[in-house]
Amino acid sequence: MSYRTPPGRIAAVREVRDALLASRRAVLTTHLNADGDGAGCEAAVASWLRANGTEAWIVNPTPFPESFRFLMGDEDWLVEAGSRTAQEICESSDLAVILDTGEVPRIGRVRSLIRDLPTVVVDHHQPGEQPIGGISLRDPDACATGELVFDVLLAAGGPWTPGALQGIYVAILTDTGSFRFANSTPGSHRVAADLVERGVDPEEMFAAVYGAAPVRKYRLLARALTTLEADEEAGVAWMIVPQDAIDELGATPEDLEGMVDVPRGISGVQVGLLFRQTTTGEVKVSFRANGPVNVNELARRFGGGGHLRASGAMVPGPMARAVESVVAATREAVARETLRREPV
Ligand SMILES: [Mn+2]
Repeated sequence: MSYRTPPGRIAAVREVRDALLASRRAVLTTHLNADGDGAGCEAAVASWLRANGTEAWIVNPTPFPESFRFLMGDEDWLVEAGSRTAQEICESSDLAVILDTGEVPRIGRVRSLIRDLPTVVVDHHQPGEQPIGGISLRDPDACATGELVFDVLLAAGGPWTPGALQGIYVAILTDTGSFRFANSTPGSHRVAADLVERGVDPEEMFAAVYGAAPVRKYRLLARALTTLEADEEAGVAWMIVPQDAIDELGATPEDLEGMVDVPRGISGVQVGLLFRQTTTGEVKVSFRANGPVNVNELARRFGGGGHLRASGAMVPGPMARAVESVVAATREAVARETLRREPV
């Protein structure tokens, strides 16, 4: 059986396709600290739009991750959000395309740049409280925003540029944790199979994404591991990325990618947490669930959100207090979920 766009998605897919193809100059963006899904979708949509004669530019609220630059090959479609060029490009564009988020606070300073533009949102997060308006293709059942971008390109009949194929593949590869997480569905595998049939080389993509880490990433992990705590009875484990280690090593947000999988990977753990100090004094918390605990709901209680099994929030500092309150709330959520599933 080959992949087919789920019927409930088709109307929105067509609407988004038509809006994108009608654009002459488009600005693409994603959430703060772009991940493989956000960056992969941007590269894919930019490559595909340019093949269609639309001048596409990527303007992100935080720098485009170095580790995903390879998706653009020799091209450079990146424009720094604070630059005069970004302002000029946004003023002369006819469309803003927001990928892998649909919420106003998540696009940071790009919001003011695209304020006067019509918007298209393509996203697979759970709906939040401050949605971005305009035309949208939103489906939390999609394994990655890359799956939704695939639907759009499928509806358009290509063209399947290398940038589009690789960008979508990397989006799905990274958001499914290399096809290990609960969002590794028949759909995610079918899209991947289709991309491989069209020419994506999985070994090449794996090497580019997971075989090119700077050594500081592992030195940072070593420092973070010394903080690892596991409450095995409660099914909660957590780790702190020490600020002094970040400073000494000159670590970037990309170096923290996947680190939350360490506490999450401990036997019996229902929810794994990762804490990191930010420059604003707030503490960034990542939540990952192995079982049925809804960490989207949990993160929302701290002003964040995301997915049922993967979400994040910014919590007021200092670190010790943030850890205390988030761990307490997580213990409670796990206990409540356990009670609900095993009625006395
Ligand atoms: Mn995503």
